[in-house]
Amino acid sequence: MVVKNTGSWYIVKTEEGNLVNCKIKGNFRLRGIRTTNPVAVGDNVELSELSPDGSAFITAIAPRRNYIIRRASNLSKESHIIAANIDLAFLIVTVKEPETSTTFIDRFLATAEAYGIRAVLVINKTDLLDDEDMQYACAMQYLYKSIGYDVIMMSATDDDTHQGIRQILQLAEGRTSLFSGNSGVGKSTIINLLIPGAGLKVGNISYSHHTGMHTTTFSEMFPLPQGGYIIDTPGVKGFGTIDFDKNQVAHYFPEIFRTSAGCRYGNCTHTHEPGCAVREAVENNLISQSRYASYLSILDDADDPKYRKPY
Ligand SMILES: Nc1nc2c(ncn2[C@@H]2O[C@H](COP(=O)(O)OP(=O)(O)O)[C@@H](O)[C@H]2O)c(=O)[nH]1
Ligand SMILES: [Mg+2]
Ligand SMILES: [Zn+2]
Repeated sequence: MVVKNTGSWYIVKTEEGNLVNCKIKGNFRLRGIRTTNPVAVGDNVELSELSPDGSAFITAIAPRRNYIIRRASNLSKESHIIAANIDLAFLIVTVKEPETSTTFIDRFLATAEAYGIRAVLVINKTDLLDDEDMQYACAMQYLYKSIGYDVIMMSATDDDTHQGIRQILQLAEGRTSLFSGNSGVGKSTIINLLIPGAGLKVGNISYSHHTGMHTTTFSEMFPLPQGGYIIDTPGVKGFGTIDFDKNQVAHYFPEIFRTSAGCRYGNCTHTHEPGCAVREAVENNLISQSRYASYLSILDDADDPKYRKPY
């Protein structure tokens, strides 16, 4: 399995647990997609015989269960595969310092649905919240739980019982998990708690700010002592944008999809049609306004992918 991609080299962990420096031999480009990296962290690969210096060539890639891709830059046609064969995607969010927008959360969750990856929301930095903020955090927890997502509330720096860390571990054990979230929400802090010795730098500003157009982001997998892997994606806010098909967007909002069974028209977009069960549910507060607004914003972008805003 590829555990690290440093640009020109891939580090592959063998079944025996050895780490081998590898280069690519052969053509592994995905059909129809131009990628900057044909092999990604999480890929299962075959290696050639080791060279005298202990390195090897990657000669084949096993079919991927899924993979996460993002455009190399906003205007670029080239994509970068962030990781492959993911079981779980943790989205770390905060109510304060920084504030994570619900649009960002909902886009992340919709993208996870599109990839068929189970998503978990982690609301971190609860120690910073006053009563009013805490009410907001709890409302958020209630909302996303009611839709069907796991939600963990925690403080990474201010909880001696590590109850949040233990909840994360319960889900992450034995699985391959992606950690995402805006810069500064506490991803590295949490990974360091999960994996003593990971030694991730904490408090650094995302280096995507410094590298301009050609941000290259190298993901790394960290083995959990309990089994499984955490993938840290520095400089990556979320999954990146995928091209949503306008007719599919509702499928990626589970509560909207469930409700849409009651719409008068089978091809209802839930924007203006008469007899729309989704809009009725929004009016009756059975579907949250913020979720509906996120749905509309993705629909908007799907209309005109060329002008899709970065988020
Ligand atoms: N108050 C508070 N600060 C936190 C918490 N978790 C992380 N931090 C701090 O937030 C800053 C950013 O953390 P970091 O792990 O680097 O965030 P990342 O950019 O998502 O990897 C650091 O100063 C951390 O010490 C938390 O639960 N509460
Ligand atoms: Mg970090
Ligand atoms: Zn409808």
